[in-house]
Amino acid sequence: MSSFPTSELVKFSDLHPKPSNVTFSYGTAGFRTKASLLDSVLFRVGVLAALRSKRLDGKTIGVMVTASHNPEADNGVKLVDPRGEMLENSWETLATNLSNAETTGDFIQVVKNIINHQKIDISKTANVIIARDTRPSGPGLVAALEDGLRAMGAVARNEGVKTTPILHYLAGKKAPPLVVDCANGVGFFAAKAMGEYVNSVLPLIPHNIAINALGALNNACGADYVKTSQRLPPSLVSVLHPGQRACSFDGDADRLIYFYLDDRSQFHMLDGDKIAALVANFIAELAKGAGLDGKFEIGVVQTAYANGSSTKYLSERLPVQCVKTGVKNLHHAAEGYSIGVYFEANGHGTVLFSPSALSILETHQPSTPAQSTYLSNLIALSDLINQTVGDALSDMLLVEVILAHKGYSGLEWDSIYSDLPNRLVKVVVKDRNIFETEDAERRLTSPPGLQQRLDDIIRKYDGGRAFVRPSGTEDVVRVYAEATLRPQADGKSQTFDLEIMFIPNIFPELAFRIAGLVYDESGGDSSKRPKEFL
Ligand code: 16G
Ligand code: MG
Repeated sequence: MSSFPTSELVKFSDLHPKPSNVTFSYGTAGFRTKASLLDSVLFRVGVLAALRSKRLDGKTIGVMVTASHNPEADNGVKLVDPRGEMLENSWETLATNLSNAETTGDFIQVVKNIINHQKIDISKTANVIIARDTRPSGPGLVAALEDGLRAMGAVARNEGVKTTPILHYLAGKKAPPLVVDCANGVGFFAAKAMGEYVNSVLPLIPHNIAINALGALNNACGADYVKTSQRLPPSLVSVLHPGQRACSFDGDADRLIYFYLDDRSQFHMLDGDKIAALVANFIAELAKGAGLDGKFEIGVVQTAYANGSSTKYLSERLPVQCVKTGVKNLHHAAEGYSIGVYFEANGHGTVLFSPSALSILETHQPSTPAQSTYLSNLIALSDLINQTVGDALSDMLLVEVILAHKGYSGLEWDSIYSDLPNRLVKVVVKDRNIFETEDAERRLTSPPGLQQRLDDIIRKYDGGRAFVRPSGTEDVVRVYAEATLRPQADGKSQTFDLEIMFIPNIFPELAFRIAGLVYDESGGDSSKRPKEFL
């Protein structure tokens, strides 16, 4: 909003005239009186909340519609300052003046006075969060409040029915800053543009933003680097501090991988599988809370690269399908569910809401205020998600929204399940076309007999799983292996060792034995055989 919105204010103010012969007063707990008298007050409080937010550089102001312990026929409204505290004293007087302006003309004049005296920059974006208690007059009064916010062009978030302390908490809540590794690529433009909208609630700190530096793109940074090396990009070593969350995009910002350092500065990765678990759980929780249990099928689509722990965790809760690598395959399978959550371990993914699921969401009648809140959150998620394709920025917002709702840090999200130690190895072979697969790439059908020999090795590793597939993007064959424990070379399991379990990188053995076999079987030149292949 760049100029004073006179016509909007006049139009909306005329819809909410002040009753004559009433004097309002913003008392210790805000305005409070018979609900039937409050329509104009709520509209004007909406305008005032927007002004207060603009005055504070767009920080979020809370508005609670309640009359606390008063009789049900009363209602009221109070403003909550950005740190979750009561409205500053001097503004209580402004609120009282504004509520008592007799006509629309008087009201506009008081608004102008406030802007002048408080030196408010009207062009700032206002952010307001609102909630109400269960009083029957609540919805009508919230509608009047929203008219005030609309007239001022404020960004409003309606939290529905909430306790007063929760509204204070929500108003005071600001996500901790998120470090965003832009892979020195185009994702930086998007992160920068998005930051202008979200920085007041989710401060973004872009790194690896050298978009014009030759050789920098995806070099020792970005989602693929983090996922395959299971390491912090060196450029972030002195940036990230323990407990802080960070995420990496890839070069075209359609992959997203999260990570954080624990309090011992150990690196922990939250990959596409962890995102899928977080998102699928949350959606299932919202659907259940909205009273939609059994009304539609929520399913998850993964590939063979999904960590075994994620598949186990998810399939104990929801239908899970494994398909061949490649976004198009996952997307297609996800279309088979009412709500299809698909993520590759490498961070590509999104959520698809079928047309019938969307129409159920539109027409569903919640039977309690709590159900109504769950439903509106689920609808908001369907708007937030880029359903055309996995989108690092939209996925990042999705993750942040869920973490904020659940009050999770990276650590709590990470502990949904523990990844099995795993390793991905590239094998350069003479002709990768001799490798053919079945069962969603989990087994080889060619070269003949090779799968059996792989099985003989895999069997020796507790919880061992491995597969070999020709890459679709590089002239190599890829080997993926995971296992529960780190075994001895002879196949006997070592004693359970916690340190080893939680350092995934220490698990190269199964992958390197398979890589060695693949190399030899495909006629690899023994003089060029990589040293680490067993
Ligand atoms: C491409 C695919 C991705 C897949 C990867 C596998 C799209 C948009 N991207 O990046 O889904 O995971 O290739 O590569 O489809 P690979 O066949 O070399 O292992
Ligand atoms: Mg990409």
